[in-house]
Amino acid sequence: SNSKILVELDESTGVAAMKLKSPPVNSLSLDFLTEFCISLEKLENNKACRGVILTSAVPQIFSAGLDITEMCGKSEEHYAEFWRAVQEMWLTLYSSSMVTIAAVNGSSPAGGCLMAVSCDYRIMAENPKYSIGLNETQLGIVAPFWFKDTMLNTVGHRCTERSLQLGLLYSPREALKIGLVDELVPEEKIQNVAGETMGQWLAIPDHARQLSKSSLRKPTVDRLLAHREADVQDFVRFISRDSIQKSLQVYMGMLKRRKA
Ligand code: CO8
Repeated sequence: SNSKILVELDESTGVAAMKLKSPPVNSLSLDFLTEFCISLEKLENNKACRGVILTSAVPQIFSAGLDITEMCGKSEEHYAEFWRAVQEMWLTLYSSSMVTIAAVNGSSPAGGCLMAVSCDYRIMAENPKYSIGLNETQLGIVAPFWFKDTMLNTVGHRCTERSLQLGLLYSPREALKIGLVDELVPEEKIQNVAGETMGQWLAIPDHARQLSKSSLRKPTVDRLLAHREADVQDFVRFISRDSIQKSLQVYMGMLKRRKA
C-alpha cells in the first residue's frame, strides 16, 4: 500500500508503534497529516491500546516538519485546509489520553520538533548529526502561538525566547541540557528504551495519569480551540504574502543547492 504511517499494535502490552514512513524526509504534507490523525484516533478509540511510541522508519530523519511545498504557490483554500490539518494533528496528539513517547531517531526541525514536544516523553538518539528545534524564523516565518506554548510548557520561558527568536536547532546533547528531550541513548537501543520507559508510565493507573495530564495541558489546548478559525485566517493571510512566498522559495532553493 502507499501508507505513510505504519501502525503496529502489540495486544499483549497495549503499546502501539507509529512509524513515520514518508520518504525522503517525513515532511508533514496534507495527506500525511490526514493519515496521521486517522491512525492516532483509531488507537485512541481502541481500548486495547494504552500507549503509543512515535518513531521514524526513515533513516537519519524523524521529520523535516511541515511540507514546504504545501505552503508555496497554492490557493487560499488549500492553505486553509492544510492549516486545519496541522491544527488537528497537534490537538489530537497533545490531548491524547494515551501515553505518548517520541523515539526521536533522526533530525527533527520545526513541525517535527512540535510532534516530539507534544508527546509525554522524548528519547533521542545521541548522534551529533541530528538536530531538533523550532527553526521557523530561519525560514522567515513565525511559529504560531500554540507551537510556542508547547515549547514553553516543555523548556520554560527564557529558553523559548532564545530558541524561537534565533530559530535554534539543538544537537542531542544541547537538547538534553535544556530539557527539550528527556534522555539520550545510542541509536540501536532507542526502540528498547522507549518500550521500557513505556512500561514505567503504564504502571500508573490510567485514570490518575490521564487527569493529571489533561489538567496540565487543557488550558493550552483550549486556547487554540477558542481561536481556531482566527488562527487559520492568520496563517492564510501570512503565508499568502509575496514577501513570505519569496522567503520560502529562497529557503527551498538553499536546500536544493546544499545538496548539489
Ligand atoms: N518540505 C518539503 N520538502 C522538503 C522539506 C520540507 N520541510 N525538507 C526537505 N525537503 C526536500 C528537499 O528539498 C529535498 O528535495 P529534492 O530531493 O527534490 O531536492 C528532499 O526533501 C531531501 O532533502 P535533503 O536533501 O535536504 O535531505 P538531508 O537528509 O540532507 O536533510 C533535513 C534532511 C535535515 C530534514 C533537511 O532537508 C532540512 O533541514 N529540511 C528543512 C527542514 C525545515 O526547515 N522545515 C521547516 C518547515 S516549516 C514548519 O515545520 C513549521 C512552520 C510553521 C508555520 C508558520 C507560518 C505562519
